[in-house]
Amino acid sequence: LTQDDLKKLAAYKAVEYVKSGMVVGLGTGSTAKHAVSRISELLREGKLRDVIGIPTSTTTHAQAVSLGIPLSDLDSHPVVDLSIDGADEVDPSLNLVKGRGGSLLREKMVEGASKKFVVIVDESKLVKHLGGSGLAVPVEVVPFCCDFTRGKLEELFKEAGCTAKLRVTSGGETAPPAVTDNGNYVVDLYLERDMGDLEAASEKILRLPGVVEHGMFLGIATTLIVAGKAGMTVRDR
Ligand code: DER
Repeated sequence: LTQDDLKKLAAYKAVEYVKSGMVVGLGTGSTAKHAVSRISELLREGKLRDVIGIPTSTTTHAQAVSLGIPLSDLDSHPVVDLSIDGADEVDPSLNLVKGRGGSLLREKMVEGASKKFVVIVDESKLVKHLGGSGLAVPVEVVPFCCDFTRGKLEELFKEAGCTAKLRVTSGGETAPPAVTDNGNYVVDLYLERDMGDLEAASEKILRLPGVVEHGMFLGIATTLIVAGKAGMTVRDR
């Protein structure tokens, strides 16, 4: 079983939660894309009807349009029945790091507005504590003086050995900043060790004036589906 096979297994399992008539948040990334295509398959087969998708990125919007899934937005549907999305990291309390694909703001808006949020991962995403995989927690920041904001973010967790880097498009350090669907930039926060009180860390980050949102999803996921080589596990919060 390849990693993509595992992602697909978790995604298909999550789509079992989708019922006809639901408003469904459509996640972003290589795992969520399997859930989106599975939903379109069941709609085509008539096994699902009257599902409305709320995409969490322009990429997912394009995929859903190409697959004929009827779409809407949070203005029309401020409460979403169910969202399905991947994650970059999952800790034992079902807290997540998301947004390494740059879609964290729209994901947090849609998934935060959902009655149920089913997270689908392959086992490689499980960590003891967030930031534990040595990868970054993405922070969406306004373009105005983004290096000032980057410096302030680094200052916040300096004693914890944290560094913060502006995410640039591929092509080396001198490449232009990567721009999100919302016209903002992303600062990657590299946390060297457990931040302990995640809520406190979240508040510290969000208080910075240039910060729009960060990629720690605390207390938002309601169900976790993990596909591993030894099989699949489903866990409710
Ligand atoms: O960028 C994102 O938020 C994605 O959902 C990410 O968290 C998971 O992407 P993957 O399924 O491609 O690993």
